[in-house]
Amino acid sequence: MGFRKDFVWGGASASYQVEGAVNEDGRGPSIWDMFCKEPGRVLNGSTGDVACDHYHRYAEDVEIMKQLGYRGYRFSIAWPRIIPDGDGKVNEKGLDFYDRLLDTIIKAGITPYATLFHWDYPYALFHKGGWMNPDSPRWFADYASVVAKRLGDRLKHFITLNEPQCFIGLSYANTDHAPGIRFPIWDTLLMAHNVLLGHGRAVQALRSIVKDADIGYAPTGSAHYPVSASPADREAARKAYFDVPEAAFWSVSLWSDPVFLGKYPEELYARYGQYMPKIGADDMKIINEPLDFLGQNIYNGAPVKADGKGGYEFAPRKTGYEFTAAKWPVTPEALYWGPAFLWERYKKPIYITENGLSSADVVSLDGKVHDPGRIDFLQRYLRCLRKAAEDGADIRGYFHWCVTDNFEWAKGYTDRFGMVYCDFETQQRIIKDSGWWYKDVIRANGENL
Ligand code: GCO
Repeated sequence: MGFRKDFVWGGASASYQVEGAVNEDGRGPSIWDMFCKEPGRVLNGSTGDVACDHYHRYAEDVEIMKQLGYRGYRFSIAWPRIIPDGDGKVNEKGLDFYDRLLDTIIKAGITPYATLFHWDYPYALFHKGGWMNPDSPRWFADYASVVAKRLGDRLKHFITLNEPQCFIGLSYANTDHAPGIRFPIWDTLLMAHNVLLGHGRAVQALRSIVKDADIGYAPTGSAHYPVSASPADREAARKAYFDVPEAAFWSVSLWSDPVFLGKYPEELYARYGQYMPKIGADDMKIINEPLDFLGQNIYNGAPVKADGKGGYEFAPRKTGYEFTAAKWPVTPEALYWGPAFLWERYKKPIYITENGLSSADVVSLDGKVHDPGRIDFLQRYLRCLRKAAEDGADIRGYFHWCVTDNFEWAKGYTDRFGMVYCDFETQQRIIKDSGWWYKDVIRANGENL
């Protein structure tokens, strides 16, 4: 048993977090460029202006991935590089970059997985109302078409959107992420609907252009797990996982039921039904356009138990529970129960499109970066993932977040998630101990975990 023979072991990145070169070759501004300029928004006033300089150093980065035996690289394409105003005129130089990147990845024997949107929304579209604008689904689909036409001869694996939970929730319900403006629930639900329509229309566009496309989606959500093996706790955890909490945008079902089941969850109507936008006659059919896989970003979850009344409640974490440098709880169970519940509900092949941790990594006196905590964390999580596969979930791949340390959004450069250390002053890369360890895991296809 164990992992499938063709399991895709890889790493992930996102354009604004690694590329830098924000003013080069005709790239237009994104909402993140503007957000970073606003004092007080990003820790230490950091920006993604340079980040890991991946735009110029991509060949070195891909070489590292090759050295570590990666089978897949998940990167994202910056919409404002391709269409600087978000809609309309195409910037060939932007496409040229991804053309070079793709060729380099493929030449290294690595399979490319491209995310079309990982949060760097064109600023010009924000001026037109962004996801609130009824044209916003078409803008996204048009951009997807441009990418597919130019790169679809070599690029076959597409992920439409990364974590709508965050680019709507953290951006318009909370204000931690760009553009950082709080909107009322009825407006954020309208945006969510347009986001989902944009996803569906992009899938249609990709299918019409790339006949052998393999298309997925990468939402996230806290992967809750039962405190015990009892059927009641298990049922409680399932309920919690697919519920729509008061902070609705963290919900898994709000974003995945429409896409995979063609309807919004009842829990959403029960909580916020009076605020739902008008739904057009064909909308749910468009949103439910068949996908090939479900990508899910999973970092942690919370323990859940039955409340004795047919519902659920969160169980307290143990005193002194383990947490990462970002203060996120360490819960390997999330990588068992998350995929198990997702498989049960949606019956789609699953890729873990992100998982990992930030740790306080330093370059030691010996010039190396020793990160035993990351190795221990990943070993625990991957064992759970393997068990989920052995128990029947169809799990196709795992992308570690992330390849190199990078710009961690509002936290600037203070969280290091990479398997490769990045010195942001010199741009020197150092493969951490966990990188070498991951190489062995890949070689053994996880049998040594
Ligand atoms: C995410 C993001 C990443 C983050 C990572 C760590 O999808 O949340 O895709 O960009 O850097 O999750 O917070």
